Amino acid sequence: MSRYRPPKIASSEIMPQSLYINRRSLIGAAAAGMALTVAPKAFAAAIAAKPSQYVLTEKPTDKQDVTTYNNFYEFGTDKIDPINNSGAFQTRPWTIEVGGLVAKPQVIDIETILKDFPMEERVYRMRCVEAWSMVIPWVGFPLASLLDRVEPLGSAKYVAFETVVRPDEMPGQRGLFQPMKWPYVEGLRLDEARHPLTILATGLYGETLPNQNGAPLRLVVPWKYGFKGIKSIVRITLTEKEPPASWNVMQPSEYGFYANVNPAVDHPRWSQATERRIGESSGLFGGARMKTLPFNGYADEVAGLYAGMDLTKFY
Ligand SMILES: Nc1nc2c(c(=O)[nH]1)N[C@H]1C(S)=C(S)[C@@H](COP(=O)(O)O)O[C@H]1N2
Ligand SMILES: [Mo]
Repeated sequence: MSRYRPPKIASSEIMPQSLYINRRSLIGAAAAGMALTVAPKAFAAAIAAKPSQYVLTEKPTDKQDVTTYNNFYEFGTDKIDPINNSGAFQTRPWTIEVGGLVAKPQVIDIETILKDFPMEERVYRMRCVEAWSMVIPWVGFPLASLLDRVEPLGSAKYVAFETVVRPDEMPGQRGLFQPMKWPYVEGLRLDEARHPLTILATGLYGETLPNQNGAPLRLVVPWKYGFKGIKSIVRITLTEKEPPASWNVMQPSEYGFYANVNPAVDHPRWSQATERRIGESSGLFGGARMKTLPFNGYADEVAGLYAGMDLTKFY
């Protein structure tokens, strides 16, 4: 089995090497030389989804790019590592433990989720904090529907999320050099979690979610930087206090807990004013960047959640 090679991402579209190495430098440019395990599964099952009102008119990024240019450090820190190293990752059986400050804590099987929650197509922009972006046709359902099922208590103010820890199947979680502390964790305020734009995705492009994109279930919060979209979730916990979020904990001056896409607030080491839309022609030296929109273009829907916040500041 030969190692997968990306067919069509021009070098001009890849994050400038200096920035990329810089983001990794804080974690010690760890996982160099991680070995290929098993080639990715070739076929994904179709997944039924009804259309929704949340479908962008912008052209979706090619499926090839969406599924080969990934951040999923459990499988390695290079964009191509997740597809190359996630072939042996087992996403069945799979359960998600939903608990904490709820009236009805439960362990829910992924098959139950697929059966009980009607899946919708959501075409969203995705803006990585590294200043590249995509338009992704997700299949998923509102996180609010799952929260309703467990009945959050009045004392619940936040929702905490946790990714699976499986060093045997995730080469980024084993060996001498570990890029981060595991599990990868994230969190949202309860009102953000309940917002109709916030979904749990089980698929993309009308098919079951590929391993490298966070199978079998991942979070998608389209107005926030991509790192909030935690993958391969095994635990969801309602809490009273703000839960830890991996990037925020690792480097709080660079990655906020809120992490709302904000062109007015630069990353300390690069501008957030513009972005490179992966797959779109970008001219010489990766030029022709697009302007980044406040809240990633979802300000009309979500700005009200942050009425008291000074949007020129970093959160
Ligand atoms: N568990 C886990 N979730 C994760 C990450 C990760 O490394 N581990 N990377 C995040 C980052 S930085 C981004 S940009 C998105 C990328 O999602 P995609 O590969 O499906 O485009 O996943 C996020 N979720
Ligand atoms: Mo990201």
